[in-house]
Amino acid sequence: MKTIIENIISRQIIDSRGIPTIETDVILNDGSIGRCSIPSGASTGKYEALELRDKEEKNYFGKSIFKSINNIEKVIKPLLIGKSIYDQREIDYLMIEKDGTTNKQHLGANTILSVSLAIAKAAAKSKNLPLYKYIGGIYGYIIPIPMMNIINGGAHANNKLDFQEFMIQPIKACSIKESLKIGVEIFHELKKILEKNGYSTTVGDEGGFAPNFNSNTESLDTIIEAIKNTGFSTDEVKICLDIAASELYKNGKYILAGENKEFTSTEMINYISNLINKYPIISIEDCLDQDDKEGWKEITKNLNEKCQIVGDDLFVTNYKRLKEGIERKIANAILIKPNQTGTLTETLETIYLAQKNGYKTIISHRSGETEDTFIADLSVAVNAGQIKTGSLSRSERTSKYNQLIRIEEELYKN
Ligand code: 2PG
Ligand code: MG
Repeated sequence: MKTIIENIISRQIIDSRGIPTIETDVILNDGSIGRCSIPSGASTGKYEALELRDKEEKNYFGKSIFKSINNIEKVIKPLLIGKSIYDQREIDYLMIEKDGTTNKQHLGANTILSVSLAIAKAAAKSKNLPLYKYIGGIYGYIIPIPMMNIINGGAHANNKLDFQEFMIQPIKACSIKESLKIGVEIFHELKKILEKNGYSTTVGDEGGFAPNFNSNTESLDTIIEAIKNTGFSTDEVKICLDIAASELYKNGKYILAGENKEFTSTEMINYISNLINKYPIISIEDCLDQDDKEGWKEITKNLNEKCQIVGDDLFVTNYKRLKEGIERKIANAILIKPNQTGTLTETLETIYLAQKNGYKTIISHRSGETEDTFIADLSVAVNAGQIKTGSLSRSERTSKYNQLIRIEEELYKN
């Protein structure tokens, strides 16, 4: 019997910030169900595929997603009922064609992605395989090293910090269990230091602390104190930053409001280069605005050998934008967020392009998340090597880490 799609049901659920999002079930004729829910960003890149929202002010302040549900019911469901569940690529391209726009503005990237990912999950279920194994086969075996976001700023917290994410990466850890032990211990030590110094220990959108530090360097110094107090060295545990600089760029200037600083592109590059020289920073994401093309060229030339330079808003998981970036020699790594592009197939194509060209890949959550753990499986399936999925608190963040523990246990049971 051919395994086909028998039904598709979607619904509105609530994400980790209390904002509506879509969840979709793909139901097969053998009884298997694939269920997937879609995250949402706050510092959204200008070139991301469109997240469809109803924009009716009286309903959830414009954020409800009933148009998406309607698109699934009226357009996608009739298109896909009866299709073989194993034709992921063909199905994704059918939806892309049906949408007919370059940024999925007709059906919505959130709409299409919820079906695309639920299809992969349903197929895995019907083959009785874990998701990472269905996607990656016997190729996927690397458990990623996490970038754990322990201090939140920028658009993810209402403190003065201009940089969005201060993360730690235990580069010498040999397993996810070891990475998490290190992360958890440093996270709790950091909490003690904040309490001792009279700072708030409430957390931001991604579960990291959101103290009202006076400067980005105060944040870096405090993290180093926490690393050392816990008994680790900065050779073992490095710092990664997401500056989310597109959020700081106004009229050709980088405005660091929390520190009363205003930089040209060249000054911003110098500022970042100095930080990298002074601190154990090994990865820096969106250090410049998504359209600061000359700046990206310059900073890559200067820091390429020293540091991982990650494009998030810059590439938006988009094959064409990454291809252009590779040709222009900008950045040396890409953040992969499936909802920036809108299908699993396109996500895999972009990952392949990056890996073929020696760009590092980091699979990433969004600041508005759900309990869905798809990205944990994806990171192993494609041997991404790294994952960015928030702090060591808040279940929508820890659910991804906990899934990696299960995958590791299964892959390395002997
Ligand atoms: C980022 C992400 C995730 P958001 O900028 O990398 O941390 O944030 O989802 O708000 O775009
Ligand atoms: Mg980012």
